[in-house]
Parts: sequence; structure tokens; C-alpha cells
Amino acid sequence: MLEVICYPNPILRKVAEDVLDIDDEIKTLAREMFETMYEYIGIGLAAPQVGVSLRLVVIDLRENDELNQRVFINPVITYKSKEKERLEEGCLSLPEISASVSRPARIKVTALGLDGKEFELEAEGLLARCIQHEVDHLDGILFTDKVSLASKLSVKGGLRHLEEVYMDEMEYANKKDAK
Ligand code: K1U
Ligand code: ZN
Repeated sequence: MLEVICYPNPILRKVAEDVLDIDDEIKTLAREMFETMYEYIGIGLAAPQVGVSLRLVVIDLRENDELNQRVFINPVITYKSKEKERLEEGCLSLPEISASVSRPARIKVTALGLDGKEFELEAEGLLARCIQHEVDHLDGILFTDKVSLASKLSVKGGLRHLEEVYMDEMEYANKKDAK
């Protein structure tokens, strides 16, 4: 199992690098990301969330309780519908925070699979939502950056709490290193 890193860890704000070679290390990372995502009860996970600044995303919506693993390497959203949809989002890197976010209802995405082949996918509903949320992670964007001013006020307390937890963890780690 990998550890999911939380806001305000600066890795989450970096623009991730393209995957240049789909080697065994990337295949192992994708497998471990699925295991981690299931453990944390998520439907998607981007590599920066496990501290790896690479453009790799895994998604499994687990519709009808069946596994449907999708891997997106170097994904590019090539089309976004003008029509937008408002849906509640959560994020494994922002525990206990959720808010409604408006995003394009339908998208097209191209990416490489683990076999190195390029594919194109048209998506709507929860899948379109999840792909956009995960691709944002690759660009250092969090869903809280996209919420309305009113929702910003409601997530502010949660963000402040996560900042305090992070500072405490840093202080503890620094003290341990100094010993
Ligand atoms: O990237 C992540 O942090 C994973 C995140 C993805 C996501 C959730 C909701 C909307 C868009 C993207 C999660 O999986 S959080 C868990 C969650 O909210 C959820 C779990 C099961 C079904 C629906 C949502
Ligand atoms: Zn997220």
C-alpha cells in the first residue's frame, strides 16, 4: 500500500512530468495505485497523490460492484462540452472536505494505456467528472480551487485544519532529524 499525501503538501501543487517509458516500474506503480485507491475507498487516484510527480492516473468507478480498471498515461482532454454540470466532489488528499463543483458535462480524452497504445475515450457523468478531477491533479490543481466563493467559505475551515496537521507533522519530522 502506498501513502496518500494530503493538502498542503507542495507535491500536490507541482505540474507532473510526462511518463517517458512504460516500464515495469510504471506497471508496478499503477497496480499499487489501484490497491491504494481501493483501500482508501476512492474511485480515482493520480500519481502525485502518492508522491510521484508523473502523469499517470488510475480510475475504477466499480459500477455494479464489478472491477473496471482504467489507466491513463499522459492524458490530454481534447474536448470539453459547453454544457456544464454541478456535482459534489471529494478528494483523498483533502479528507473530510467536499463541495459542489461545476465542470463540463462531457469530455473526450486521449491517453496511453499500460500497453503503450494510444486510445480515445468519450465520457460523461461520474467518469467525465473523475477524469477531469484527476487530470487537474496532474496540473497541480485541487477541486477547492474551482469552488464558488460561497463554497470557499465552507471549505476554508477544513483546509486550515489540514494545514495545521501538516505543520505539526513537519515540526515532528524536523525534531526527529535533529536528534
Ligand atoms: O482524486 C481523488 O482524490 C479521488 C476522488 C475522485 C473523485 C471523487 C468524486 C468526484 C470526482 C472525483 C475520490 O474518489 S474521493 C471518494 C469519493 O468521493 C467517491 C467515492 C465513491 C463514489 C463517488 C465518490
Ligand atoms: Zn483528488
